[in-house]
Amino acid sequence: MGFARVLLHKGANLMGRLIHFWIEWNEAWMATAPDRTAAPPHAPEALRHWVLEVAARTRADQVRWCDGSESEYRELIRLMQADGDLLKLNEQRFPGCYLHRSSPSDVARVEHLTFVCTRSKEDAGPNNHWMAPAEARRKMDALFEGCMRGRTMYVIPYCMGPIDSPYARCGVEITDSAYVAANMRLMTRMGAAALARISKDGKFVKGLHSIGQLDPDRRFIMHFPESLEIQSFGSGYGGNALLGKKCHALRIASWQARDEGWLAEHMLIVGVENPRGEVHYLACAFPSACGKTNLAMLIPPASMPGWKIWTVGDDIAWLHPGPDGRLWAINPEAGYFGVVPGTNEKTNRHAYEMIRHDTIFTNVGLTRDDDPWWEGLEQGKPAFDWQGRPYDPAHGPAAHPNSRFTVSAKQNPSYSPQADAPAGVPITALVFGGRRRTLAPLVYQARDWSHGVLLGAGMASETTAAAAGDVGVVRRDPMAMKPFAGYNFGDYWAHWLAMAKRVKKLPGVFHVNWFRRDATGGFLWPGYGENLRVLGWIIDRCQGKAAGVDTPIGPVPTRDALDFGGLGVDEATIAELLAVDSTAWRKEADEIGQYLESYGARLPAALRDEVTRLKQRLEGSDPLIQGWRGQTP
Ligand code: OXD
Ligand code: MN
Repeated sequence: MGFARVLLHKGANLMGRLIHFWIEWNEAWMATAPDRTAAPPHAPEALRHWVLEVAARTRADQVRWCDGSESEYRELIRLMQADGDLLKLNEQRFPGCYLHRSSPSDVARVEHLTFVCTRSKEDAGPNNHWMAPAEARRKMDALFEGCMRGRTMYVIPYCMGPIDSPYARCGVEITDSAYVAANMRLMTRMGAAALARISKDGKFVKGLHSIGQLDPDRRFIMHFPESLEIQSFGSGYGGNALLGKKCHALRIASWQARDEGWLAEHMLIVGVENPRGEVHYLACAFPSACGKTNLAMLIPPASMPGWKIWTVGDDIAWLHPGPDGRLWAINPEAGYFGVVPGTNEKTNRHAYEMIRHDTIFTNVGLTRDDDPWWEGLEQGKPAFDWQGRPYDPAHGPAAHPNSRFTVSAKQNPSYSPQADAPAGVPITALVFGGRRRTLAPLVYQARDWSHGVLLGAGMASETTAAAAGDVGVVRRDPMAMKPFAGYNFGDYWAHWLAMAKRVKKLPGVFHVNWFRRDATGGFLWPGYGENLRVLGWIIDRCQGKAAGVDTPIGPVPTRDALDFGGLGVDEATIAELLAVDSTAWRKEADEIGQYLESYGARLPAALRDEVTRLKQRLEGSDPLIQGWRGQTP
């Protein structure tokens, strides 16, 4: 610095002027830069105490309290670039975008290492891996002991939901990963405002995270819903490490929701505006990587001029009985952590545009010009794969099938301003869906609420790359919550059934299947934007305006109630899409019944009765019920 001043004094050469500018900028910045190592004055005592205790236990080098500011985000990015954790992408074509390559053994959620640690094993239920809280704490204490030596510990206050919403809930994540801190800023309302709310509420979910050594053999994701705590060690992958998302907003929140009389669900929230300007909101549950982000940002097809789509959320919905007797939903998240492969101008134009700036990509390929590349992009060529190796198709895809983008929801061209509404949005219909090659028709409706709970509870879907393990295997995934319900499914269904007493004007309940295939493996339904035709039927149906044929599994559209015009889908395919094969459904009903019985005494009798009624309706019905033939409204 002294040398610089001498230089300046000696002459007004260009170098001197540049250095002068640098000194002034630096001094001004130093004077205003917040001291992020000290607890902010309004941090509650319980939080300060916990932070000190964790810093001592993990021996963190330094503590940084995150304020959620833009300058802090830039600093995190700079740090990661310097460490080689982030690679800057082509600034001309992808301004503000970065690539993170994770450890090759840390690319998905790890359900087999995810535990719900309740005092009683029964409370976690057969749907969860369980560990006794004392044993889990012992294990985690040993892992966290000294694990942040030489590292910075970030303290991240965050709010799930609009900051001034009575339905929002807060948490604090402590992590030693700058990648997690930067992602949390995109995914949640993070920083000073959240801390202010925590000080007011006096209550927050405690999430402790360390990447450890990224060793799959020293990796656990533990949940302690009884004390609102999460401890995650050994993974930097989103669903395991961004604790506000699956761990808090689904596993812990589902427990809180049961206690407080609401629902925390794995659902997108979408507003569908018709040409008359009326907007109806739907909340739709699909398993991971089954197109929730695409549906939430759907581009209306040319055949439906005047229709518009508004995205409220793409992954999680918190649903509350509203004062007007309807069910209202907020999206607890502020960003999207979406699957990249397959995204292009045709499949999801809004996502494609949204991720062209200020986005963090994880595990995609790279072109020679530092553009991100993924399968399905339909332009450019990969030079490097997701592991940074020169691209060679013999090594598999260039982008990992579960590669992701993290992006602020505000960048979505169809972002709904209602996503920030403290009261949320009123829900017209709940829609369940899975990835089923056969059996489930394109769309059918529940007869009433408790039948709707059975529709959700009986859901099954083919597994995807979002979780470690086999892909394409059909498994039961009730309400798309198999990996996320923080307590016994038996109790969870009882809670769902009990919502009928809390919500006077219940939404309609439907099931859709975009993934039916023909004998050669081709999809029967074009999907994507064309799915709006089905959403249109669902909304009209809720208003008593659309025709349906009653079948044992519930009403399906009549042939003419759904517009198939211009799709190039022939009559035989339409018939297949709307048909209910009673013989196959009898088998399915038996399997659903057996699955539900595995919850033993916790299975609500009302749900067992629903299965009995379904079987009775299927008994003696025509072997093949073809909606396209029916005419009854
Ligand atoms: C997700 C998931 O990342 O469901 O949303 O796995
Ligand atoms: Mn999800």
